[in-house]
Amino acid sequence: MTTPAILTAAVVGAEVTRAQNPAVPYLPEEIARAAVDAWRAGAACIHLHARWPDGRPSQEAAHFTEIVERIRAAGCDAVLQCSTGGAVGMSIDERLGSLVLGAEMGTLNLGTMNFGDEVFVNARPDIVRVASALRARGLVPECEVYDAGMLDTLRWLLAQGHLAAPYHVQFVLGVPGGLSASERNLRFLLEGLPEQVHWSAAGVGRHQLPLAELALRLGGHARVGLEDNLFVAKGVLARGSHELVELAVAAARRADRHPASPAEARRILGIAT
Ligand code: KMH
Ligand code: ZN
Repeated sequence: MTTPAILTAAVVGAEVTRAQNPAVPYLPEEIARAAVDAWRAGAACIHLHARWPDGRPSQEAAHFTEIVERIRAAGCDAVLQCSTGGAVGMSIDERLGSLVLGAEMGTLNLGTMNFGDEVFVNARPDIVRVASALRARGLVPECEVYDAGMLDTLRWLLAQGHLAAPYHVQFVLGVPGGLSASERNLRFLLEGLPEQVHWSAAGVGRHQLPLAELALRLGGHARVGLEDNLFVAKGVLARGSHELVELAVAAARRADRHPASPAEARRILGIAT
């Protein structure tokens, strides 16, 4: 029996647009369909953002509720993880709008950083506040680590009792302003992980599939999808996140892993069923 690899599909994000790739979903029904397609392709977990109909990022509870309900109505049992990162410039209050009934995980962004030409603000009191909002709702945090010092913040949160198992770590590498998506950087980050933590990697842009391949070889899990990357190959647009999931499934098999079922993912992630 091979070991399971949790493949997460990040199907929309807050930054990519339809002008860049017509497959980027905006409406709740489009986002739900993209999620279900990604699940059918092998994703056990869906990382969710929402949009207004014109494509602007939304953290409106009504949008997230509709997305969650549509996904479940389609018979999809993937783990649902809602973004509390939202988009650059949103307040923490606004960002927490995504934590609707039906969510099982929420993201916890571990620091302030340059994000392209903008600044993604996650001051330490903000991080503590999001961690406590997740705990109050019984959601498993996914700690988003974009740079090495954020692992020190993770240790600080644990030491102060703001964070406790179960939690999951996602290394998001290759954001302009964060740590780049090299093998050396991922190996360095892994040396700084607390013992027994399960982790995943998400590479931005052309780094997505190579970083997924590496993470799966190193025993981690992987995130792919249009939020982070719009292409299946150089110059070839993905027709949806499901195509990127299919490539991640092939990478998992090459690493002698199998795509985790949602039930396996819940067991690994410590999500109560
Ligand atoms: N859109 C980024 C600024 C998360 O989902 O928690 C933040 C983000 C992280 O996407
Ligand atoms: Zn996100």
